[in-house]
Amino acid sequence: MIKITSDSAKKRVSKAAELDRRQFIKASAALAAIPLIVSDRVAASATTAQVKEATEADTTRIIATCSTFDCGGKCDIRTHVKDGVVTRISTRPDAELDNDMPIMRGCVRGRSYRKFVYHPDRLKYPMKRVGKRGEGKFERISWDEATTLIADNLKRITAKYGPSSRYMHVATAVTGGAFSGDLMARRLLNLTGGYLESYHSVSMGNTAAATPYTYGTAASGSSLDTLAQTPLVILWGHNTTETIFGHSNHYFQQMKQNGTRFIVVDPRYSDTASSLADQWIPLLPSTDNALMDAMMYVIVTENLHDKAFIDRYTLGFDENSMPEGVPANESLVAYLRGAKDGIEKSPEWAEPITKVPAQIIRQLARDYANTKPAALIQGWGPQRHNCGERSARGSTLLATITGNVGIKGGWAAGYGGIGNRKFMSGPDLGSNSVTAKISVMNWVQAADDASQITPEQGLKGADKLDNNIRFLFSLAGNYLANQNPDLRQAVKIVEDESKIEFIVASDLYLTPSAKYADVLLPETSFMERWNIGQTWGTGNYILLSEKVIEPQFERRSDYEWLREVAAKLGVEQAFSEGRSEKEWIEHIVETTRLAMPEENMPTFGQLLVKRRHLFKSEPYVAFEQNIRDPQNHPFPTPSGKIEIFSKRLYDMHHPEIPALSHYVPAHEGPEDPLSQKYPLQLITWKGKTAPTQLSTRIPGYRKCRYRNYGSIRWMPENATFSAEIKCVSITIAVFLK
Ligand SMILES: Nc1nc2c(c(=O)[nH]1)N[C@H]1C(S)=C(S)[C@@H](COP(=O)(O)OP(=O)(O)OC[C@H]3O[C@@H](n4cnc5c(=O)[nH]c(N)nc54)[C@H](O)[C@@H]3O)O[C@H]1N2
Ligand SMILES: Nc1nc2c(c(=O)[nH]1)N[C@H]1C(S)=C(S)[C@@H](COP(=O)(O)OP(=O)(O)OC[C@H]3O[C@@H](n4cnc5c(=O)[nH]c(N)nc54)[C@H](O)[C@@H]3O)O[C@H]1N2
Ligand SMILES: [Mo]
Repeated sequence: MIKITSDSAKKRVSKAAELDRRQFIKASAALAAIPLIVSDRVAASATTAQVKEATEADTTRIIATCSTFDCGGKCDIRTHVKDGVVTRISTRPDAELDNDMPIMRGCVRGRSYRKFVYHPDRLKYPMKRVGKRGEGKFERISWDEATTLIADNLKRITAKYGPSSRYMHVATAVTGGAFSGDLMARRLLNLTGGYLESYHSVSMGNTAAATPYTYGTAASGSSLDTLAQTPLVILWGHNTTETIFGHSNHYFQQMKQNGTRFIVVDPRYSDTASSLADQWIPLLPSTDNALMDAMMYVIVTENLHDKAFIDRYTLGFDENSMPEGVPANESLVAYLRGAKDGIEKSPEWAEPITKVPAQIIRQLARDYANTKPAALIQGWGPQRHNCGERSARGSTLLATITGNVGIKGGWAAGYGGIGNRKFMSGPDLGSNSVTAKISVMNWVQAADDASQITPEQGLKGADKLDNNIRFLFSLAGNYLANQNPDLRQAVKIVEDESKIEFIVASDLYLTPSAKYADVLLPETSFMERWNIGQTWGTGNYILLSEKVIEPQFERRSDYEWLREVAAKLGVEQAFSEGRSEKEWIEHIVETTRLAMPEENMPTFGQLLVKRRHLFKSEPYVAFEQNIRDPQNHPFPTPSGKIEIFSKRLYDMHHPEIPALSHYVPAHEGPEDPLSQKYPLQLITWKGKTAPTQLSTRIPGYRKCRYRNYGSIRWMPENATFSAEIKCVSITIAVFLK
C-alpha cells in the first residue's frame, strides 16, 4: 500500500494519478503561440490513400483509424476494408512523416491489430456464470437477460448496502480514447446515487506519488525535442524500443543518429540495450538505489557535483542545508559518508548488492556528472517494485546534484509527466455523491473488510468506509486476477461469492479476470466503434478513431448495453441524452472546441476529412522558470526548493519511504532471506507485440506481481503458489547469487 499521496497528481477519475496522459483540457499559460497551419501533408496523405485505393480492387477502401488502447503512441493505422472486412493494415509512409510532431507509424503491434480483432477466441455472446466463481463456466444468454441481471443486481445491492458499495475497477485498455465504457459506467452510477472511486495508478503510481516530494509536482518531464543536442542519455529501466512510450523511440533513434551516447541500465538485455545502447549496465532488480547512492558518493567525493546549483535551489544536500527540526546526520552527504551507520556508500559497497563492478559505477558517475547537459531518464519498470518510491526519487537526486534540472538538454527524472499538454474533454460524468476514494491498491481490502481502511491508509474524502465493495464493474481491465499485486489474496477474495456479490466484466477475450465475472459481456474492439485517440505526454495530437467495420456476432459496445441498463433503471434519457456513440464523439469534439477556442480545433465534420489535429506546442523544459527566476517562481514544495531531503516524508516515519531516498533492501529482493531458497528473481516487461499488456495473448501464461508494486513477474498458468513467496514466474530469470 502506498502511503504517500499527491493531490496534484489527481487528474482523471479512472487513472487519477496519470495526470499528463489523461487529464481533461488544460489550457496552460506556457503554451506556444505557434500558429497551427494544417499541414498540406493532410492533403498529401489523402491523395496517397486515393491513389492506393485506385490501384487496389475497386471495392477496397483505405480508412485511417487509431487504436484507443493505453498505449503511449497513437499511430496511424490504415485499414484496408473490403466487403466490410479488414483485409490488411498499412501505416503512414515514411515520406509523410512530419518532423515537428510526428504522427506515429504503426509498430509491430499496431500492424497486427487485425489478428486481435478477428481472433477466433474473441467473446461472441453475452454470458452468465454457471459454475463456481472463477471456474470459468458460462452459459450464453440474451442481451435482454444480461442487462436485466445487471439492473436488478444494481438495484438490489444499492438498496441493501448503499451506493458506496459499488466500485469501478481499473480499465486501462480503453484509456487511450476520449470516450469509453468505463467513463460512461461512471456516469450511470452517478445518475443513480454514486459509487466508490479509486485514485492512484497501478502503472506509475509510485513515481507519480514520490516525485512531488522532490519537486512539488510530478510534471517533471520536458518535451523530447529539447534533447536534440544532449550528448549523453542514461535510460534507466526504460525500454523504448519495445515499449511504445509515447514518441520516445522516434526521438531517441534520431538522437542516436546525431551522435548522442546512450547508456541503458536494465537487468535485462532489452531491445533498447541492443539497438540503442553504447553501454549496457545490468544490475539486480530492485537494487537501483544502491547504484544511485554509489554514483552520488563518487560525484560528491570527487567534487563533481554542481555546488552553485545545489546552494541556490536545494534543501538537504549537507548538514548546512537541512530543514528545521531534524536531528544531525540526516543529509545526503552525511548518509553517503556513513555518518550514522559507519558505512561509506562507495562503489565497493554497492558492487555486491547490485552486481555492477565498482569501476563501472565510478565510470558511470563520472560520465554523468562530467557531461553537460546529461539526461537520466527513468522508465516505469523500476518503480513497479515495492521499492518504487525510492528508486523514483533517487533518480531526481542524481539529476539535482548534477544541475540537470530546468535546463535544456537535461532531465529532472522522476515521473516525467509533461506540463504543457492538452487533451480532449471527456463525456460529462456528473457528480458523485459518494465522496470517499480508496487507493487503487486497497480494493481487495475494501472488498474483504472496508472498515480496516482508514485515512492513514490512504482513504480520501471520508473518515471511514460504510460498506464493503458488493458490486464491481471491470470493463476493459484484466486486473481482478492478473495484473493485480498479490494475486493470491485478490483471488481469494474475488472467488468468495459472499464478499463481492456481483461482478460485471466486459472484454474481448476470456481472460483470467473475466473468469471471475457473474455476467461477461463481449465488447466491440476499437475498429468497431467511434472514438478519438490521444497521445501520452510525449506526443501532442489527436487522431480520429473511426469505426471501420460492423461488429460481428452479438458484440456490443459498453455504451450500448449500459444504455439498456439505464433504461431498466429508469434513467435512459438522462444517461444518453439521446446520443448515439458517434453523436457522443461529435459532442466531445464540440465541447473541446469550445473549451479551447485558441486551438482552432476542427469540427467533427472537418475531422472526418483531416483525421487529426496537432495541438499547438513549443519546446518545453520542466522547471525552466523555477531555475531562471526562483524568487518569483519557487518550486511548489513546502520550502520552495528542490527537496533532496523531504521533511514531509521524515514526519511520516515510514521505514520504506525514507525522507532521503536511499537503498533499502526490497521485500523478495536479492537480500531477502527467501532468495536462499528461491535463487531466481523474475521480472517482466511490456511486450513489443502485445495488443495491450501481454496477458491475454500468450496462452498458458499469465502475469502476476507481488503486492505493494512488487516485481512484475510471469507465472505459468498451472503454477502453484508456495506459501512463502507471493508469486513464481518464468520468462526472465536473474540469478541472485
Ligand atoms: N508494446 C507495448 N507498449 C506499451 C505497452 C504494452 O503493453 N506493449 N504498455 C503501455 C503501458 S500501460 C505502460 S505503463 C508503458 C510502460 O513502460 P515501462 O514501464 O517503461 O516499461 P516496462 O517494460 O514495464 O519496464 C521498462 C524496463 O524496466 C526494466 N526493469 C524491470 N525491473 C527493473 C529494476 O528493478 N531496475 C531496472 N533498472 N530496470 C528494471 C524491464 O526489464 C524493462 O526493460 O508501456 C506502454 N507501451
Ligand atoms: N503482472 C503485471 N501486472 C501489471 C503490469 C505488468 O506488466 N505485469 N502492468 C501494469 C500496468 S503499467 C498497467 S497500465 C496495468 C494494465 O492492466 P489492465 O487494466 O488489466 O490492462 P490490459 O491488460 O492492457 O487490458 C485489459 C483487458 O482489456 C481487454 N480489452 C482490450 N480492448 C478492449 C476493448 O475495447 N473493450 C473491452 N471491454 N476490453 C478490451 C484486453 O483483452 C485485456 O484483457 O497493469 C499493471 N499490472
Ligand atoms: Mo501502464
